[in-house]
Amino acid sequence: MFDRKQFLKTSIAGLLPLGFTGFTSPKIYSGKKPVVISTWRTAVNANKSAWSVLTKGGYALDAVEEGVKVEEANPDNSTVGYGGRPDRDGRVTLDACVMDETGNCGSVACLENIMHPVSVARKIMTDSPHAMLVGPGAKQFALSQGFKEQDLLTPESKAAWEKWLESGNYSPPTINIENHDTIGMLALDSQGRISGACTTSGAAWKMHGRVGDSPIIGSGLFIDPMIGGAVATGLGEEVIKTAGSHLVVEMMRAGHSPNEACKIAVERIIERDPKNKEGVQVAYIALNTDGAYGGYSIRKGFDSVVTDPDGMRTEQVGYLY
Ligand code: SD4
Repeated sequence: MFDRKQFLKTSIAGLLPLGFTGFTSPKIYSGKKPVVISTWRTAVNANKSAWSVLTKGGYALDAVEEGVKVEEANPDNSTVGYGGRPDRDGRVTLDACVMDETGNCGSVACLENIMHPVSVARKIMTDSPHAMLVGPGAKQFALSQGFKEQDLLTPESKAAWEKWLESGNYSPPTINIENHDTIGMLALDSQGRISGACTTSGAAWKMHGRVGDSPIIGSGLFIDPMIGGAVATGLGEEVIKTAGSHLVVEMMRAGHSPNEACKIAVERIIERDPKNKEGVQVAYIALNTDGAYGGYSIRKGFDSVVTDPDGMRTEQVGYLY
């Protein structure tokens, strides 16, 4: 049988050496809609919340915001929002961003004492002339928009920090399911609109002011309205150095499936510095505007949660080591 999508992909691949960067239109909605996919198996409740928006015919951007807010408010999640581990000075600093189906984005970094940085990021997108605000300026903006200040350092986080202070050694952690569940989420709604969100407290015991990949558009999250989107999790410094999520989306533009595109992006991290074989974890998930999705990680241990009309499931992704 003639497979139109395969034909387009093969044709595009053949044309790439000629400088042709791929068809961007028309979109072919052959996948299942709506669909939401998020990083790490811990994100079940977040997916449920996003799905409750999507299943009523709601907007993908509302779905991802509502979804990741569940983890921002969860004191048991030590890598996102309330309960997130602090930096080496005992301060909880949060990074988040959103991107919508038109390629609009908002981002916030190093935000303190505000429970829902993802909502601040969305407000930056919709109610400010900017794409990104950081630190005290971001907080000032959040307060002006009615967000309330609150202490995000839970007794458990404080105790963990005090224990860490006994050694005070920082070495980039091997982020994996045992110690990390930063949430990145992508959704395609029933009208075919794609959006993404990413939110984290970043690396525990980081230097004050450290910003990871999660709020950096093109690193922790990227959406191309005509192609699809990708989000990252893992050691942010390595994602930033390879502009990871943008790379994934560009690989999908070049005709690769979401799985292949994510694999190319994790391989790039090893190609850039082969020492990253030794302990670094980075994972990407991707969703295209057809509703096809995939993921790939450097090492074993990463999985994603997917919900579509067939139900919710945890899916292992491929890995290099
Ligand atoms: C960061 N990428 O700040 C984030 C951390 C992360 O699961 O994803 N943890 O580097």
